[in-house]
Amino acid sequence: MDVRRARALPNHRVARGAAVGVLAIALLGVPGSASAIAAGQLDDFQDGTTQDWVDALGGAISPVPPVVLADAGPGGVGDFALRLTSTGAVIGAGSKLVVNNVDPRWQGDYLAAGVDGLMLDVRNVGASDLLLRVAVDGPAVGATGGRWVSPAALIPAQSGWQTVTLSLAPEELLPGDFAATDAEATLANVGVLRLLHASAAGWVGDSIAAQLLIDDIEALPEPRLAATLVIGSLFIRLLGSARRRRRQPSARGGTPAREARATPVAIGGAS
Ligand SMILES: [Ca+2]
Repeated sequence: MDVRRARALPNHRVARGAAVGVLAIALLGVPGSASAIAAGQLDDFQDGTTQDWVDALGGAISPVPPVVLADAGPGGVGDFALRLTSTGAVIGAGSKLVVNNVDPRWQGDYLAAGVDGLMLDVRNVGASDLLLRVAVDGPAVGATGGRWVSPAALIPAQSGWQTVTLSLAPEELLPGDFAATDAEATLANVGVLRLLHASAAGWVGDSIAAQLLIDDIEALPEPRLAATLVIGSLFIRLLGSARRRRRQPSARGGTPAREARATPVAIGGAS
């Protein structure tokens, strides 16, 4: 069985995302560029756009495309989140819960960047349980090593916000279709990053009437960097508390969570 239960750790990423971004720059020499995948990269939708997450890769446009909603994220007021909707129709655009990103910042060599998973906050606001997976394909359909899909995370109906981790480690990926030949070859040259509901491992997924909120999609560094995250996270938290102490005598209008949340955008280079 390739289903894992999501961890209930909402809104976890405020300090951690920044720490990963710092480490990506410090340890990997990644210049924070938006030109290719980088460990610690974060899509938080705080610019009010879908950040290039789209339902269709050509073909028919969904009648229920992804939208960004204000005040819908795990941080509440001021926190934007992406909402995915699917109709559950037997066929046709919008019938399945699928979203893709082909922006250059999510493309490239995941192995060289040390990215071996995604962490994201999700909230299932629909009436059906979801089995969420991440999937990758090469730059052209079926090119390089073919399509590969992660084990699934169970997101129960009416879940509330949860934090889920989806593996992109080559040894854990499952074939997305009959043409999948080499997970490492695909990960070394990713052209399409996809999130989808699929009860069995597959690139296409299932028709389902569903609605899912998503926020803080983060490119996770592989375990060789994981230990240093603790140090980085503590460093960021200390910086944040020092900043708050300095501000306390004056106005209290700014919320620490929102100030901290802005940090990973600048560091990670997300647009
Ligand atoms: Ca957000």
